[in-house]
Amino acid sequence: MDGPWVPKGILVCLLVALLPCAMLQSLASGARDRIQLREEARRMFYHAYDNYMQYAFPHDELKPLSRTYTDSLAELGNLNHEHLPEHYNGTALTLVESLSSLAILGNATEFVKAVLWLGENLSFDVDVRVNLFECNIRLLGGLISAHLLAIEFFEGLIPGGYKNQLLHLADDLGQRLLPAFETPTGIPYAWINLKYGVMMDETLETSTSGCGTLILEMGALSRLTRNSKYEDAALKALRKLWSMRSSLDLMGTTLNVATGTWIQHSSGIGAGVDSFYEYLLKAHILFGGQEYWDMFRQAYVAVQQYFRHGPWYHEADMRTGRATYWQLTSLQAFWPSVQVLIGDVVAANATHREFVSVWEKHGVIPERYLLDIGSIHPTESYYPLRPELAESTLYLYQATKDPWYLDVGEKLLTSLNNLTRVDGGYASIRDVTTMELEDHQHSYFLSEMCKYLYLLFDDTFLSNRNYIFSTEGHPLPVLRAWQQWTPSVPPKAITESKGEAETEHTNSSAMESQVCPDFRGLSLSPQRVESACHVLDGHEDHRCTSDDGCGIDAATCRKRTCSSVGYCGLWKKG
Ligand code: DMJ
Repeated sequence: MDGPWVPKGILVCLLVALLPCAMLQSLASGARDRIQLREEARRMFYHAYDNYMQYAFPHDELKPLSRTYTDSLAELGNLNHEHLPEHYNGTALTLVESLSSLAILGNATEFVKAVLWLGENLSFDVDVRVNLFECNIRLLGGLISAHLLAIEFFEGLIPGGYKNQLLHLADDLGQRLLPAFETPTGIPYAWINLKYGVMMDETLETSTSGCGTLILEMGALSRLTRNSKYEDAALKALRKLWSMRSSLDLMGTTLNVATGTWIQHSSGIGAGVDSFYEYLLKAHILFGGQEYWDMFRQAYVAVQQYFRHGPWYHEADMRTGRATYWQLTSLQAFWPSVQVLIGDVVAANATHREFVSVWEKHGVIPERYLLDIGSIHPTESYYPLRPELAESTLYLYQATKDPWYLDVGEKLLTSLNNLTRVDGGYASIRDVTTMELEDHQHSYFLSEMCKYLYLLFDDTFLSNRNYIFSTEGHPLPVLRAWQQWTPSVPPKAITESKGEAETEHTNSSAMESQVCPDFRGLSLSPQRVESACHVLDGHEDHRCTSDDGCGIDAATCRKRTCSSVGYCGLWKKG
C-alpha cells in the first residue's frame, strides 16, 4: 500500500464536518443495506444448516452436490476408513459446530432441540481414530461454547435433566483426549482413538498448530469442571513446545512428539502453525497472567522480523531466519485479526487489503499462491470455503468502524453465493482456475464464515459483552473469575455447577478493548520493533485522544499520531 492509509469513513467525516461521524458512517454503508446484508448472511447459514439437517445429520458433514454425508472427523487422514464401526453415525459434527451460531442468530427453538438430541444420542464411546486438533477445536470447543451460551441465553428453556448435558459431553470427550498427552515430552500425539486411546504404531509426527492449539478449550473445560487436569496437560505441552523455539524465537512446522525434535524447520504464519500464535494471545486474554503474554510478545516480534515482507508474510527457516518459501496461503488471512486484538491496526489493514485484492482477482482466495511469480500454486488451487478473510474483516470493522469493511463483507457474501451456493448447500471449490466444485461443505462454514459475516452486519451480540472467539469461531466469555481461577479450588460436581458464565463480564468486546503490548522490556532498538501499536481503550468507538496512545506504525516504524477525529495513523500534522 502506498502512502498513509486514511480510512474512507474519516475522509467522508472530514469533508462534511457538520454531521456526526456515526450518522455519516451509517449513511455510507446504508442502514437498510446493512439489515439486508445481515439477512443475507442469515439465509446463507440456514441454507447450509437446513441442507445438512436434511441430508447429512447426524453424520459429520454435508456433501452438498450429491446430497449425502461424510463422517469426516473419522475419515480425515484415514484413507482406508479403518476403525469405523459398521453402523457408524458420525458425531453430528456440523450440528455441534452450528450451536454457537444458532445462539447468535437467536434461534432458541433449534438450539434447545439440538441440546436435547445431543444429550440423548451423542456418544463418544466409539472405535474411531480422530485428529486431536480437529476434535478439540470443533467438537470440544463447540460443546463448551454452546454450554456457556445456553447458560447465558437459554437456561430457562432447557429442561432440568439436560442443563449440563453439553458440559457432560465435553467432559467425557476431554477425558478421551487426555491419553494423547502421555508421551515422553508431554506433547500430544496428533491422533487418538476415542474408545481405545493411542493406537499401536501411531505416528509420532505432529504440527505446531496441532499441539499448540489446545489451551483455550482445555483451560475452559478445567474451569467449568473445576478439574485442572485438562489445562495441566495442554499447558505442559505448550511450555514444552515453546521451549523448542530457536534462538531467533521462531518455531518449525512439524515435530516428533517422543523426542521433542523438529522435523520441518521452515515455518510461517499459515498452515501447520497459524493458530499456535492465535492461542498464545487469546489464552492471555481469556485466562490472564503474564506467561502467555510473554510468549506471544516474543513470538509476534519474531514473526514481524523474519516473516514479514511489506504487507505479506513468507516462510523462513527457524534456525537462520532466512526466507524459504515465498508463498501465501489462504489460512494466513486470519493474521490481521490477531493484530487487531493487540492494536496493531494499521499493519492489520495493510495485510487485509492484500488478501482482499487476491479475493477480488480470483473470486475467492486460492489455498496457496506463489508470491514471487504471482500465480496460483499448481496443485493447491482449491478453495475449501475458508473463513479467515471474513474473520479479519469483522475484527477490522470492529476496531475502526470504517464502512469500507462492510463493502468487503458484501463482496464476500456475493461471491460465495455466486460461486459456491448449490441447491444442496455450499460446496467447496476444487480448482479456482476453473471454478469446478467439490462435494464438501465444511462444518467451519457454519461455525465461522456465516457467523463472522452475520456479526459484521449486526454486532448486537458483541455489544456490552466481551467474548473472544476460538480458532473455530466459538465464542468464549472473558470472565474475571476465570482469570482468578486456580486449580487449588476444591472440585465440585459439574451437575452442581452452572458454570462461571453467571459471574461478571468485562463490558466491551476484546476486538475493541485491545490488549496493550508492553515492548519496553525488550532489548530491541525501537527501529527494529516493527510492531504492536496500542490504541487507547475506553472510548466508545475506539478513538484515541492524544498521540501518546497511538504507538509505532508496523509498516514504517514511524510514530503514529492521533487525527482530529480520533483515529491513530500516520497523519501529517498541521
Ligand atoms: C478452521 O478449522 C480453523 O479456523 C482452523 O484454525 C484452521 N482453519 C480452519 C478453516 O479454514
